[in-house]
Amino acid sequence: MLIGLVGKPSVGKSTFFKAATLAEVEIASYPFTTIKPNHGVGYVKVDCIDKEFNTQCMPNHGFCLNHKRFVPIDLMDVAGLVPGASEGKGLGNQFLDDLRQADVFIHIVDVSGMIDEVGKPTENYDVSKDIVFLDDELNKWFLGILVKVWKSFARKAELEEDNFASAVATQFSGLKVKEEHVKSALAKLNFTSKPSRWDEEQLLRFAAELRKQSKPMIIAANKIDTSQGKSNYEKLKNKFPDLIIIPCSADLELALREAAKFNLINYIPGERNFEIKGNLTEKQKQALEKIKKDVLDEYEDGTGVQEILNYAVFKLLKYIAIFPAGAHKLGDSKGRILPDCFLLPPNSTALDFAFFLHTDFGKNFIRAIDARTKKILGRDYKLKHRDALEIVTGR
Ligand SMILES: Nc1nc2c(ncn2[C@@H]2O[C@H](COP(=O)(O)OP(=O)(O)O)[C@@H](O)[C@H]2O)c(=O)[nH]1
Ligand SMILES: [Mg+2]
Repeated sequence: MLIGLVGKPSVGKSTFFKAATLAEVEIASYPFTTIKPNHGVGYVKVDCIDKEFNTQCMPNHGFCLNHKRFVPIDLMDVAGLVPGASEGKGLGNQFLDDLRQADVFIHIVDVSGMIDEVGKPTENYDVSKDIVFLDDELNKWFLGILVKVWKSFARKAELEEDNFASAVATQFSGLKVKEEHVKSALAKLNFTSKPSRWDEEQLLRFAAELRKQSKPMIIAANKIDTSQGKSNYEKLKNKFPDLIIIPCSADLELALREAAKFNLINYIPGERNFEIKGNLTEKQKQALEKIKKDVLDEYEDGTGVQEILNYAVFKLLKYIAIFPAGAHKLGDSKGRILPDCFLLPPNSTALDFAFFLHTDFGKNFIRAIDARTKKILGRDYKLKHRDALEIVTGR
């Protein structure tokens, strides 16, 4: 699963990426600082089950702070997109291509109103324009890919009486389009004519719907800490009541995570508080107090960065976190307690989980055991978020 950060230049994509991954990336206030996509590991936050078992986990991957488990996820920061990107403006085509592999997008919007549509400094910019143009470019990008092969592809699929949704999914698997995405798109549009007869307008609507289904999007209203930030965020919420928009300050999250990294504070990403522990200069203290007052006290999700990642993974993609756990023993052979926590796609079953762990576990699956209740679960048991399971195999 891959999360793609998108948006016009200079909105804070690389800052968000750095805050989430603490990777060294270039951050600058001029457009196209980022050219090659940055790949890195960020984390989603899950209530760890170790607390229920009165123990402390020892993660193999990620980390656990005060029983909040941080599970690794892949993040990609791409170059900024400008209006006309789908026609090649601002190196658009090349950058759009980087987005094919993403399963979900975080659209970073700059709510300061101080950056124009191509990433240059301005004043009182209408930030709602960014939501409209980015959507438009992504849809046209999908359309461009579809249009190239559509007529011949659709005719062939109709002639051979293929399962149309599955044929589309195979044809566009490079865009990570799945059969269920196509089905939902078709159901929404409810066109009466055959796909090979769709006109340009219908194809664009299909491209747009397919894009929405296969790459759902959440909006980060970034730079909420700036003077116009809050009012522009409110404007966006009023103008686009159906979109998911979360206030965000990537820059302040980065400051908090770096202060934590240098042992100046204890900070659990996503919380609205931190604890000073190092020797701070007066200036550092004031800066931290300002973060607390301006953002943490003000917004329900703190700086927003953690909530945005969690929302993308658990609400948009509907992934679930599963802990492998022995029914009678929580440690692995090296004595590490609950070393793993895996993210699985929605509707995964106990058998899917066994195959996920190892092909042999899947092949030799006998039953699963719920580590909490010790109840026996069959292969078709549908996994729930934060389940703890043992897989019992025949060998
Ligand atoms: N005030 C404020 N500035 C930010 C925030 N996030 C990023 N910036 C600044 O915006 C500029 C562009 O950031 P960058 O991450 O390089 O943007 P990108 O082009 O979208 O990758 C830099 O000067 C950042 O320090 C934020 O949350 N608040
Ligand atoms: Mg950048």
